[in-house]
Amino acid sequence: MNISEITIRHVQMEMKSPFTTSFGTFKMRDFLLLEAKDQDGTIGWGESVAFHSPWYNEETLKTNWHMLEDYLIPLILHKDIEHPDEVSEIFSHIRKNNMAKSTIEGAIWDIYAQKTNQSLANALGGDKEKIEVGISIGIQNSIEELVDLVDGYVKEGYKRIKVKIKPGWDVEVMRTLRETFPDVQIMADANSAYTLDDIDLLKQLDAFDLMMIEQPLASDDIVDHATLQQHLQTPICLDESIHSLEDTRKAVELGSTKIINIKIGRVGGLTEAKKIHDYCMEKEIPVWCGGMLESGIGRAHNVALTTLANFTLPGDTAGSSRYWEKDVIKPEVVSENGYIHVPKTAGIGYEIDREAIDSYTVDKKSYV
Ligand code: OSB
Ligand code: MG
Repeated sequence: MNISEITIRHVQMEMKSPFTTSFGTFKMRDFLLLEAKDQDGTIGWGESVAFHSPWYNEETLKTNWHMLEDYLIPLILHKDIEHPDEVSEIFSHIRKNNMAKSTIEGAIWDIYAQKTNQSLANALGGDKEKIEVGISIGIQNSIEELVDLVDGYVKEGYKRIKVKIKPGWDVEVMRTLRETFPDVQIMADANSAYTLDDIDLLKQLDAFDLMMIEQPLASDDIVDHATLQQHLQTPICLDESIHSLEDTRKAVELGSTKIINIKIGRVGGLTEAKKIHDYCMEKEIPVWCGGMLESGIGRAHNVALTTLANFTLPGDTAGSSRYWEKDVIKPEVVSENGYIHVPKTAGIGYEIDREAIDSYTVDKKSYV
């Protein structure tokens, strides 16, 4: 591979319904799409999952654009690259900025899969024909509204229901859900809304047979998570705390986590995601693929990653129609009775809808 041109687009897509976490509400999803062109004309796509504001992590759409334009793109353009695993090595002297790095790396994986005439899933080493999907539900105005939503998603066949929690929207919410849906796989995601002072409150969640509690404590705190896990029966699953294989190893060795949520952007790309997957498989730590309210392009990458063997728990990669009126790929990602069928065509496996992308583009720049 030898990349001769890269185009970055800032796209803005309105969410079908607002999504509220413990750190804020998303109505409009702003993100970057990256199009890389190989010298033979093959085109690959990547998505930056960084948000408009630094709530989930320190990266933003603008910091990603800056990193891409000033550091990452110049390191990639016109360089011979044999395999996409080389990209993270090329970037290794640049600290963090994982979502920016992942944006380019994803496009290179897409090109590599096309040039070797295989699906991205196969290129990564995955072989599932379909993947199990769960759904993540934001904080609602009332428990009644939440119960109605969950009921609808359970009827649609989603394999696991994840509910966002925060102080004041936790124990009673989970109690009601467990009572109303005794047989459904339920979990909670706190997005770092608690501290060790909340141990007694968090222990009350043990009564509800949750699959796991995701990221209860601070994003940079794997030590307190180990302490908390000693007091909880419910398994802890780390999300925000995991940026690399090294973070994963430390969290597993400390006993801070029993399950890992892998997000491609957060760990700097598919190569690192695969390494975390392989390490967790060896340690018998199940993993699942997290979501960042992606467009079809990021979603397609998530689908491909989820085909790896140790993605044994349903992830957050729901169908496109849960988020968007019209996605940027054709066909869009469809969840049928809680399964997504993995495309078999070369590359990310979905066609790019350029008309749709153009209609969402608010800014654009090419680099040669
Ligand atoms: O913590 O997993 C998270 C959305 C925005 C920011 C962080 C998270 C989430 C989700 C939604 O849970 C996942 C999705 O449906 O894409
Ligand atoms: Mg999370």
